[in-house]
Amino acid sequence: MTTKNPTPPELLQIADAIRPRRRFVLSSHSRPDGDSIGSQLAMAYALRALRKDVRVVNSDAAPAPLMAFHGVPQIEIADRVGGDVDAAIVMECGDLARTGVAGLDRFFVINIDHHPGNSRYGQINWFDPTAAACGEMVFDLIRALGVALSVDIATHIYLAILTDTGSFHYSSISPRTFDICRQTLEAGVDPVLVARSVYDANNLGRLKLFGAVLSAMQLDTTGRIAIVYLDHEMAREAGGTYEDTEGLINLPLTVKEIQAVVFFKQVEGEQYRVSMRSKGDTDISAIAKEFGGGGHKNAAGCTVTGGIDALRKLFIEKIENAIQRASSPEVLKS
Ligand SMILES: [Mn+2]
Repeated sequence: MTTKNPTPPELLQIADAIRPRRRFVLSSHSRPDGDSIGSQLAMAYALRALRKDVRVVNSDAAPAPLMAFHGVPQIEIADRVGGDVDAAIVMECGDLARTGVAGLDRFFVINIDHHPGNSRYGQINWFDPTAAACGEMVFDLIRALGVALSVDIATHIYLAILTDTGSFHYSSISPRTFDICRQTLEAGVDPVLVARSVYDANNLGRLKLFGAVLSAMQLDTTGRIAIVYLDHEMAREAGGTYEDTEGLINLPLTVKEIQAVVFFKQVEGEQYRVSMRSKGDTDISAIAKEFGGGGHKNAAGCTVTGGIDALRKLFIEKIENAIQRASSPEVLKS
């Protein structure tokens, strides 16, 4: 038996808008992750099955391990898109600027996203914060379009879900998640190969960089929050790059007592990219939002400027409060 969700009207509107159109541009957020890549490529293969013209345009290249997946090396990397296009399908973006690709606003824009706080920038906006990955929504859309699940489509859907659930760790997982994964496996996905390609693709620089960052890891006084830090000099010394830190933030959470992680990555000078992860009911998305960022309950990020010691203190305090709220009885919340 499948999970019975009523079909959202926006999904049907999008399917109706896609059918008569021929030329599509697909895009997603800058610094793409597994969900943005998987959602775009699944959509691209589905549209091509319908004999549409499809370009995938991103402002940044995919993380190295994802290059092993079909279609990913062919993604166009550009900060602007022109030409004759009948519709742009933008996935995984709270607003159009998140793409880092200029010119999309000139097209008929279809907005598909699962992040809370989407700004509804499209001509059609489909927004489902209950989806564990944007790939779940793309799956439903592909089914509504009547496209059969090819191995390529199914693999990209599975990639999107595997990565956006933190390999099935986050609380956004629902019966629907597994129902979709079951169908992708029936369509020929090799889950072992996907997991190995995504997670067992280390190089030595990356391993040494992990070592350097984790050796310097600090804990707050309660031992529940891990603080990790990386600047350009540390990366150079370890012989790794910033791209090599993908996935590093999840490691401290493998310690039973640790409830949350905050990762400060120097952009330049005193500007830092802050990534946060948490377990269970500890909601760190509001903290990211406070600093102009975004994300989900268990995975969020923002960019801040300031002295690193003061920033460390500030974020520990805010995360301590979030942990406190999560462990308080229901009546005391809010
Ligand atoms: Mn996502």
